[in-house]
Amino acid sequence: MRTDPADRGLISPDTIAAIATPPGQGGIGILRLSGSAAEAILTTVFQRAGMSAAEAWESHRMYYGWLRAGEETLDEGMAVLMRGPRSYTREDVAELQLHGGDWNLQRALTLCLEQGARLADPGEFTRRAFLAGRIDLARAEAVMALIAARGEQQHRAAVRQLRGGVTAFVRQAADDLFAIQAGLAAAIDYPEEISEAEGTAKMIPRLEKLIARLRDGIQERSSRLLEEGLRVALAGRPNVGKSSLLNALLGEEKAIVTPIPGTTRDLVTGEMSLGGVRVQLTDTAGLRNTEDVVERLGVARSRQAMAEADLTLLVLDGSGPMTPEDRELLDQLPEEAAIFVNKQDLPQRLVLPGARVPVFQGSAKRPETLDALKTFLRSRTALSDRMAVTQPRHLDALRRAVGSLEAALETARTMPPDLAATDLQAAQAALGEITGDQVDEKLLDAVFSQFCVGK
Ligand SMILES: Nc1nc2c(ncn2[C@@H]2O[C@H](COP(=O)(O)OP(=O)(O)OP(=O)(O)O)[C@@H](O)[C@H]2O)c(=O)[nH]1
Ligand SMILES: [Mg+2]
Repeated sequence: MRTDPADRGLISPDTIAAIATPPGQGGIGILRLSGSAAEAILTTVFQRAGMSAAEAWESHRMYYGWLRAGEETLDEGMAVLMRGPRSYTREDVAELQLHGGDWNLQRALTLCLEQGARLADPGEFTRRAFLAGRIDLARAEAVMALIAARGEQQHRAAVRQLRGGVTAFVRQAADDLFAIQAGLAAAIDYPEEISEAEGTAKMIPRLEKLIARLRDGIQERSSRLLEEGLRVALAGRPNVGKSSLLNALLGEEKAIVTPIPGTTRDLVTGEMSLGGVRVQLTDTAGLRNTEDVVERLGVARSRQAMAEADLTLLVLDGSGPMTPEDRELLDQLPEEAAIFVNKQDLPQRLVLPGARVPVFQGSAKRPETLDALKTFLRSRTALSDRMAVTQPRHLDALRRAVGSLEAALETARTMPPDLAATDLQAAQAALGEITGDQVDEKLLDAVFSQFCVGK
């Protein structure tokens, strides 16, 4: 069952303080306080222009004034007090907008700590918002995901989660599961009114439906794309133009290019964005049998990169005939692959046997010839719109929920239905971990330790 936040009993009486803006120099830096002493501390350290300290603070109003340590003025800035519960944490929250220099902000933070605040742990403001019941755990994590977003799609997924999309999906599933559990409990408690066969007949289709819906929400490939982007390995024998292609796609001279075969010895990685998804291109050492120790190590890394990639792009040199090395590579091509026949600006001598993967041609020296290849890569980044849950922690919990539901289904089909109760409970617990409806302190520590200080 969902626990009342107040019953969680984990709310700390301390007033916490932290610098909320990143380190380094910035026009403005923000210092944040939350807790019952926020107003008192703010009144002590911030002198509002033309006002006395005795005058009450109006909530949610910006005041201009001075940061003061006793008689000494430290900075000029703005301050706001947001009285709970209309605040991020539902406690009294104060924010000071000061000048954004490390020394200046550290000095201001020290001043607040001297006045009785405690330095906030990473994510502690958001943790308080969660404990106060203002947001659920999935939405708390969305805050971090939003901060960490490195592309349009990640950003969109985080906003969706922040607006409660994930919570709604999971809570709906949890409610359906509660209904199934209630039906089962009724069959167990009133066997004279509901027979076992009846109970099972009702439960099985509902379980099947729930499992299907949860499975639909777990789009493995899309989730991974969102988390890590599409990983593409550029492979091929030496001198076909892999590094040139990497540079042309990225639009910068990332990898060294020379006419000498065996130029690239190590992996060179660059990133670009296609359709709002990150694409990670890895240029590899040309694949060939060689006595050179360094090059051999490079070739081993190339194979590793190909094994780890979502897609291997085999580069061939169109200006020369196929070599035994090309043939070997073609034979070993993984399922997720494409071929790029390079050097189309030169007379063509390559005869390519029918390939089972898409083939593109162009020249790394003429970026305008790479459009079809880019469109193809873009198509490989398409995310499923059926994807409901995207964060690894949530996916893990959802997978466990599905596993338990499948076990329950199996039991219900073959044994008395009441034996499924434990698995249904396990599934409910796994769903509760996502929203934080069922949490323990260890899980919260694990989640919030990934946050930044001041959030
Ligand atoms: N004419 C022409 N030359 C190209 C093209 N692409 C690459 N080259 C040339 O081919 C040679 C090898 O290019 P690289 O990009 O270093 O080839 P690579 O596949 O990375 O080679 P290794 O690092 O040795 O495996 C260089 O002299 C490039 O200038 C192309 O489209 N047209
Ligand atoms: Mg190279």
